[in-house]
Amino acid sequence: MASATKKPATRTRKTSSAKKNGTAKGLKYSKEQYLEWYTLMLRIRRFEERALMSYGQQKIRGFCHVYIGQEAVAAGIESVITKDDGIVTAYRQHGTALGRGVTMKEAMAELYGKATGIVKGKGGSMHFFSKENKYFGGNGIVGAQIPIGTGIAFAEKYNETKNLCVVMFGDGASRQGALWESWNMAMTWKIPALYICENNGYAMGTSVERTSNVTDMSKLGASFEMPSESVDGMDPAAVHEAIERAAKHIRSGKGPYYLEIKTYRYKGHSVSDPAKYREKAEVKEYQDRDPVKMTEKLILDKGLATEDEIKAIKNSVKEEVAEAAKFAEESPWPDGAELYTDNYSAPYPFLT
Ligand SMILES: Cc1ncc(C[n+]2csc(CCOP(=O)(O)OP(=O)(O)O)c2C)c(N)n1
Ligand SMILES: [Mg+2]
Repeated sequence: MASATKKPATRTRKTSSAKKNGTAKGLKYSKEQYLEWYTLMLRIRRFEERALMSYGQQKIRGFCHVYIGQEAVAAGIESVITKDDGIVTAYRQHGTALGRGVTMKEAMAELYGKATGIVKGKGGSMHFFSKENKYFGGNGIVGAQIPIGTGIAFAEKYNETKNLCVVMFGDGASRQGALWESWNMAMTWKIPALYICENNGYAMGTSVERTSNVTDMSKLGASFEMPSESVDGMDPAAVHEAIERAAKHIRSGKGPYYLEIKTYRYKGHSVSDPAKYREKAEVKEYQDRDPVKMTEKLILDKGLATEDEIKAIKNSVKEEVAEAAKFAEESPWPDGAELYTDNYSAPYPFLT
């Protein structure tokens, strides 16, 4: 693991009552909660904008799939689950990792392929991993994380903890056989897995409508009698509420829960996709409900913070991003000897 400064793992199991003191202003959640969502979403947004810029300058190479537009999902998950719960996701993962507590420095250095990256510069954009944040990646094989996450959740049950594992995947991944095999087992054994489909409407250039006869993705859980819901993924509060319901169900020992979270990616599938397969009006429709902008508007309209306080948050995020980029640029490349560490190599002790 990288030696860069880590955010301390201070989060404990949350109680919803602690969050619900914003009712005086006709809001469900507290000022602190809205500011926490806003700050995390803004951090993710600005981090990735900077990553795209560095990619354009060829300072970052290889694959790069950004989360821009989907930030409310990470924010709503993190305000419910704890540091003892796990998360595993796919390759569109910078935001999820930052939400978990991976620092911007570790994340940016990883994108640059530097030795100070979260996995020593060996994983790149798709393969972050952080044991201390119970973040299991970062997986490039579409759907591969679904059985992995089911296994992580099984381990929690086996070890008799109250923890759950959030297993995230895209609309495209949900058509993989791995999902169906995992869900059958998860429901049969009542495994504490929270399955989340981030339905952003597309799998590369293929729309949900062209992928399957079943376009209402919340229906997928029905054949396993898995409790399922569809959630507005442009609103962190809506995501939070649904995750809270799901987590309560799972922690009570009743087994898995499935959320289809409807979201949207403003950019193409990856940096090399100009996204010509969709109308500009469609993108605008979602950008008009942008979670960062809408949360900022709500905070100001409801007087939860002043313009100056918002400006201070923006400045501190800007500074954090600049420092992360500087850190990445000034960090050393991995030593050549690193090629031979962190790999499986013969003899395989587990095969003897
Ligand atoms: C097993 C496998 N098949 C195909 C691919 C190529 N591929 C990479 S991303 C992708 C689309 C997945 O879309 P979705 O699950 O909706 O996730 P999103 O990119 O929208 O976040 C495909 C087909 C792959 N990486 N792995
Ligand atoms: Mg998708």
